[in-house]
Amino acid sequence: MKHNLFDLFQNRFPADRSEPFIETGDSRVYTYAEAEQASSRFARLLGDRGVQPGDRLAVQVDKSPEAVFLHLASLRLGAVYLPLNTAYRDAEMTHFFTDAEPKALICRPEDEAERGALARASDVSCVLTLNGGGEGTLIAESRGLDADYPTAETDADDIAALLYTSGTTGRPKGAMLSHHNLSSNLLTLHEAWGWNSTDVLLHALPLFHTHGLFVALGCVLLNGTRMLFQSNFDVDEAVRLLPRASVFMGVPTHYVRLLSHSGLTRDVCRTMRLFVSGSAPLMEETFHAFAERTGHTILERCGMTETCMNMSNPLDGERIAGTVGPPLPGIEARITDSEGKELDAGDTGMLEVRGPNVFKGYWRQAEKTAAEFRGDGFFITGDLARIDKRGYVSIVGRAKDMIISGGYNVYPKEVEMVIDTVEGVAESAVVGLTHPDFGEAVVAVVRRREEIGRPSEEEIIAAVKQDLANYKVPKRVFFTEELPRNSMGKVQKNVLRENFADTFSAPPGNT
Ligand code: MCA
Repeated sequence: MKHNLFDLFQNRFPADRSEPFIETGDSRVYTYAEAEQASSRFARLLGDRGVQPGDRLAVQVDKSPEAVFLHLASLRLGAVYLPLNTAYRDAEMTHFFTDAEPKALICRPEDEAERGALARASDVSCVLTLNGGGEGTLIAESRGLDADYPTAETDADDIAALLYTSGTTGRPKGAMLSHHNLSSNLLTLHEAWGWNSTDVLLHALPLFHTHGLFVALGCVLLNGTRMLFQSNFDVDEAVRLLPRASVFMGVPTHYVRLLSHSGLTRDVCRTMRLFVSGSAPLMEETFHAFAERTGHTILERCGMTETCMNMSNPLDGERIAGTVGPPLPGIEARITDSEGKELDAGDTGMLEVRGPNVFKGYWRQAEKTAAEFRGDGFFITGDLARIDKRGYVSIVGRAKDMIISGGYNVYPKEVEMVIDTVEGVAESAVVGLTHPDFGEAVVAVVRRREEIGRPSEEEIIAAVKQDLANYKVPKRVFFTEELPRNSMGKVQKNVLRENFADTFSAPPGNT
């Protein structure tokens, strides 16, 4: 039976297609009719260029309404949408091209020469461009094409999107999300968070990750209403726009920055009904300070690239700081011990989830996929958690070595692998340290060789900047004669976190 996420969205578009869908920061308004027409033209062009159902469509562009229409075009084609962070460098992009083998790449005009060459070297047959202002060859070459493209007859389990999430081994893996994974989760969120016909979302997230692309944008598309669309998060502009919005979704850094803005008052939040936080743990002090300042209790929820959303604090009911709430309707969660045996309420162990939202596996990594599922279909999240007697989940740690910086996942192994290639470095250990803005910040501790030129902090940072996205680059690099190890010879990163804990704490007296 046909099941295409675009059909679900389109069936819920306003009957009057001239209704506004996107309003940009410079007051350009795009209607649902334009979303339908542009996504059809883009789908037609990409189809003519050979993109078939199941083909991967790599997209590395700045946030724009046209980028939203491109995502819709990918769904209409039955293609597999592969959104890529604009901060990714050549070394990272080469991995995505060789692993995902996309049929086409849409990139920024300024990246066309270099990224286009990289893509063509990996047999990407079609390269088109799109800039943040809605110009490029994607626009020019689709102009005038028909505006009623027949949406592909995909099945529920056909893959709609491939999102890469790094792994502890250092090489990112593609998470395969089906049309049904997404449609089931978005319908659940739309219901659970009480979306209504008057809602206006303030969209301040990037479009190349789950939070901004599915959770935020997906709920608006299901709702058929307008969103105020920030191309990049600007806290002044956000505070100015809040009086015209009713829903905001952000990572904790967004909330920390809103709180640091003197213009954030109860008055500017007078039309707001819901503030959602996720992608990283929300500090309890942020939760309470925000409630104090605005009168709004932030609703914290929890998800993963592999599952979209799993748990959420309730819309109507107690939202408890430091928890991510109970599992969403239709989703099961349990806490298990190292053997997979379920533990009692209140015990800490591995969080496992099961539901229609759980992905189809990692792209061309059947073994790694099998290792992350139990025999009864529960997915092992890698988060350490406990569930209290009321069913509220608290994430208490991570079984895997991972840093969440400003809402982005950073895997130390990926950074260590680059640092260890710098001449003069003997070994390195990358840890996340508490950071007032990003929550956690990436920091490296390096042991240098004696005999060869000893690289400086700046040289090591420059080397990582060359190969990895900016948010993965260590904010600081410290040097040591010896890395602390346990009796098994494993680097004790907890000791390093303690030794350098105060690196980013505001000096006394500076608030
Ligand atoms: C920017 N910088 C960062 C980060 N962002 N450093 C560490 N961590 C970050 N997250 C650095 C840049 O490298 C640059 O440094 C400097 O900050 C300014 O860059 P700019 O782009 O202007 O940054 P910003 O505007 O301050 O961005 C901060 C931000 C952004 C708005 C919080 O990080 C952001 O949009 N985060 C959201 C990520 C997200 O969408 N996460 C959801 C993933 P330099 O000049 O030295 O280069 S999906 C997910 O996690 C699951 C599924 C879920 O549950 O949602």
